[in-house]
Amino acid sequence: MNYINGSWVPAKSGETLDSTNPANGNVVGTVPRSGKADVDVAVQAARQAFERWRLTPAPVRGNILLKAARILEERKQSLGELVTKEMGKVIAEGLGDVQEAVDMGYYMAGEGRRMSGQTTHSELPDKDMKSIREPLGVWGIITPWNFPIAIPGWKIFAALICGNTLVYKPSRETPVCGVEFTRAFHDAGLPKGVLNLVTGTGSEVGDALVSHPGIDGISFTGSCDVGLAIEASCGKLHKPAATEMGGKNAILVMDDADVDLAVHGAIWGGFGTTGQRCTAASRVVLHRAIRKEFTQKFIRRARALKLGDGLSAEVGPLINAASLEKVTQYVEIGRKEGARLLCGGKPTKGRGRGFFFEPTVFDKVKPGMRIAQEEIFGPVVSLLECKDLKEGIAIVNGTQFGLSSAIYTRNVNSSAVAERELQSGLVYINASTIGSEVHLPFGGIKSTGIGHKEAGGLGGALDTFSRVKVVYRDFSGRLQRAQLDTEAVR
Ligand code: UN1
Repeated sequence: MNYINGSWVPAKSGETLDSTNPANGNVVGTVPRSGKADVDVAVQAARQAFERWRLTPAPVRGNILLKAARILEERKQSLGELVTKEMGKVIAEGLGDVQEAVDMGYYMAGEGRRMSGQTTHSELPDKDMKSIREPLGVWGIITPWNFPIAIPGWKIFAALICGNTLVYKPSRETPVCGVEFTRAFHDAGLPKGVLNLVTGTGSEVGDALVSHPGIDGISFTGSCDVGLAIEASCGKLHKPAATEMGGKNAILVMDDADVDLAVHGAIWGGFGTTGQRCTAASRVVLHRAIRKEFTQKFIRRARALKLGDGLSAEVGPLINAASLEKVTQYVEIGRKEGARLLCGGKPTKGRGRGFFFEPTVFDKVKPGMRIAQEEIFGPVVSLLECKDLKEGIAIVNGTQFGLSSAIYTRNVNSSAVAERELQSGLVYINASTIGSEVHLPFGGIKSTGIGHKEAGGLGGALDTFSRVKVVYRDFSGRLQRAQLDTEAVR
């Protein structure tokens, strides 16, 4: 069901979509296949609710968000299992997905009593000045399938605490997670119309949201193609587009690294979530002195990974048939480019039907190859070689993306140089490229994003979902001219 103006309703057309489990093809749930007409009512509901919600004191908004976060936490087990069933990631990660939203909920609820602006001193007597945050209005929230609870959590808790109202479109692949996420807000007593859910496809619901005149901003996480199209549409309509797109993240392993630790990190970063994270470590750049040792250990670990249904295995399926096809093609591309396939490379049936693909490692990958440049979004890791720190950093930086990067080294000076020179929104030292926490901003540079960040902290989602208004108040009762009547310069 859609959730519009506080009620659960079908699509106006009555059409539906099935959501299936990528591990076995079972139907997980059936949701409305909505269209423009449904988006219209949802936007109208959000517009109507905006006046009251924006004037609701932020701490009161925070109390409701706190309740929603508590409800998500109470339902963590069942929601985590739902994530695994609908999206395919292994259960520990399904639970982590929910936990990330819970963390964000608690954090943003607290922002209700903080959300600070600035106060400072005027150059003139009897005058004060401050900056305050205010909401933008109605946002369209378009989320991906790979973190079907966490990413809606990042966006929705932040947008709501700022006083915006929302129309939320979850991915076509994970709409049931979207329904259950929304239910937590309903059960927490969020006033009607503040959060509206419209399920359906990107071309039918997403496009209608982006071009809707009643929508003041779009927050999107997903592919580069779609993100760039959203930026272009929003640009023409003069509304903000907060887009979070692809990555081609690398781990740099130096000659002085703890190689075993780096292998653990590369396995987790490369094959966690079956490589379907925008932060996945799809490249590993190895200092030539440890290349052999790392490669042997890495391959051994990759081969031993247990593939299967995420409820019991170590690596789950890919999301759908198109993804399986794409990953298969990239393996072919890598072979043709002259990279050496060290393990994996094939779809497998796993333990049933389902979109399983073997953990795959390519060696002898050159920085310019397509498999080292393009986002595959699957369990495929490319190993590259470098001769020193400088060359390693250049290889890591040598892609169009800039989301996450990592260095393993025991040399404090190398870590400092890497921290300064790596061109990405996130830099990890002696840790993998994945594992961000909710209280610092999340987001990338270059083709990954244009600077609107997710999650918390200075420069995080509060800056995306609120705008700053500056207020000057003169209580002198006479005309005072800044710069002209200022004592010091007269
Ligand atoms: C994503 O890959 O789309 O750091 C988000 C991480 C997670 C979030 C990833 N906390 O990998």
